[in-house]
Amino acid sequence: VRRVTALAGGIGGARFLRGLRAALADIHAEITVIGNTGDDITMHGLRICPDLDTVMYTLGGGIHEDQGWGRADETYTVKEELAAYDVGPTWFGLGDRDIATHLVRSQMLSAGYPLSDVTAALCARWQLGVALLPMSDDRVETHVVIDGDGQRRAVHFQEWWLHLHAGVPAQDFVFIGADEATPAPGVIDAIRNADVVLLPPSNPVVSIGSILAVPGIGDALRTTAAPVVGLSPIIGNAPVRGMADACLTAIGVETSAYAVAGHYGSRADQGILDGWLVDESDKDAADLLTEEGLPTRAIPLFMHDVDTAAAMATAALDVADEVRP
Ligand code: FO1
Repeated sequence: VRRVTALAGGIGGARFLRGLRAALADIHAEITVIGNTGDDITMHGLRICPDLDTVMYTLGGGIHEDQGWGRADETYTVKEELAAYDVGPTWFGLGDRDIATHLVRSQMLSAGYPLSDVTAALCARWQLGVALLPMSDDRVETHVVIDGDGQRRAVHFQEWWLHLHAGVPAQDFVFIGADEATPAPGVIDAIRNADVVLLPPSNPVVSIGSILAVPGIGDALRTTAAPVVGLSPIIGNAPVRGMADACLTAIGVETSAYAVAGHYGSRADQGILDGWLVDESDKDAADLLTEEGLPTRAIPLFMHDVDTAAAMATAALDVADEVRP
């Protein structure tokens, strides 16, 4: 059995995982995904876990492909009715099919089930072919510190992302609740007992960063016997999608594949990476990083479809074999 564990945010993580599952289809592999829950939000009394749902719908075949999040064949009757009541927020739209997921989740959470059990119950319908674990059963929410007309204030990540379009500069990111959170059952074991650990091309600050904010997860990555290999979400000084540049700038990291590798750090240097993959257009960064002691390979990193994502996953597994500590 080849045990592969991956940390994942939303769209980029989910599409990479679909490639990883395809790449491992012919061998006996167990894939465990540790999903970001820092984006989670409560809206109209419903608990919404955007990144867990993006992974679940993408691997389950229910995703809205073009949009990258939410359900295929979605309708918005509830949203229209809320608008008729003048009930916002207008910047966060919940589709009717998607709402069923949040109803099941909220109902189970209020009955006392931990998020990890709830997630497993939801995933039973979709048959992902991977085990999806939330990073923690405890509530951790990413808030963004901004300048609100001369006064520092913090807004929920979703408000900054969707309402402010990440246009108001972030001064900092705060993972509220992270200090007291513990990893969900199975998370630490999945890292410790893995044959390979992968960091998909997810947002390093608000996706991977929030997972690493849960005490114990970073230590597990630094000490696992498995090689840890990451893929850059930045190609040629720009994020492939999303607004990772605005997030990286806020924490003082340049938007480049080279700088993100430095941000994660090499395990030889108390960081979390044994290997790194950058886009073929960032070959110079690959050479420099390799020279500096972090084995880095340059390959095409655009996920046009499942095949290109699978090729990336195969390359990441190859690098893992080469750098196995
Ligand atoms: N993204 C949008 O651009 N607009 C929305 O109204 C919106 C609603 C939404 C509802 C449920 C859900 O699971 C995701 C949703 N997203 C929406 C996407 C979400 O904001 C982002 O994909 C992630 O939070 C970033 O990782």
